[in-house]
Amino acid sequence: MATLNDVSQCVLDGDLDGIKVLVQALIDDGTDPIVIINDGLIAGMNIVAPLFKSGEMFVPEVMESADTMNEGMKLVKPLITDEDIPSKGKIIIGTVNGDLHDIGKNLLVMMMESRGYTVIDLGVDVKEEAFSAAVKEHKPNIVGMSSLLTTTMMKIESTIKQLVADGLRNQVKIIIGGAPVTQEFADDVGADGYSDDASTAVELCDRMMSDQSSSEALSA
Ligand code: B1M
Repeated sequence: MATLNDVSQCVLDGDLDGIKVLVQALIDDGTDPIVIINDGLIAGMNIVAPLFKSGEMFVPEVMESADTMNEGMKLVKPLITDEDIPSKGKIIIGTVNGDLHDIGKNLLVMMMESRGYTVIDLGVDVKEEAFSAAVKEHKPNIVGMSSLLTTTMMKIESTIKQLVADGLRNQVKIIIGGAPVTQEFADDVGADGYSDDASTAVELCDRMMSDQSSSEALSA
């Protein structure tokens, strides 16, 4: 009989065929879809994140795990409503103007989704005005910008300036990352946080969301 541990292990193994069989077996046995998501699929990704951070898993393996989790999600999602799984927070993510690199950004998107965030992925080569328009439209908690080129790093700064000019800067936290980006650069351009890998970026967002809810509670 399939167990939730089998599902987590299958996510860890990146076994795309196995996950369909296991998740379907649990659904047929009457396991609550939310339990399959939280204690099977997401639990598996929660094992992946620290292994990636410590260098015991690499990018292609993490992507396979995330794909496997998503394959399982496809079977359980039609059985639940959006209200069943409250989102941890909303984040808009994009690679900045002029930059086409998206492997790290996509990894971050997958990790954020697997940790329960609603992610609006703006893609690559995202103009300053497009970030700003997306903030106006979606009202996210966090904006994430990725840059892989020394020539596009400054587009992080111009995007922040655009948000300031549009009166939106104070409504969001901003996190940035990508190979050439550093904490010093983040401080210089006025970002709220920097991370050099996707799993630490998720932890950073968790901290930002919990700070935000404590200050909301204080002001309530
Ligand atoms: Co490009 N490229 N590339 N490239 N490319 C680099 C970045 C480069 C370092 C290679 C080199 O010369 N050694 C170099 C930049 C040099 C510099 O600026 N100092 C470079 C160059 C020069 C270029 C072109 C200009 C080449 C040319 O055409 N002459 C060109 C630019 C195109 C453009 O963007 N306008 C170009 C093109 C490309 C490809 C299209 C061929 C391809 C991109 C494919 C794609 O992304 N779909 C590509 C690739 C693959 C690379 C390398 C080899 C690998 C990048 C990668 O995906 N790494 C790269 C060399 C390298 O980094 N070793 C290189 C894996 C990925 C998981 O890591 O994206 O760093 P990374 O993400 C990490 C962290 O940075 C962090 O989390 C991830 C890990 O957990 N992170 C965040 C990333 N975003 C984050 C956001 C966050 C938080 C953390 O918060 C929001």
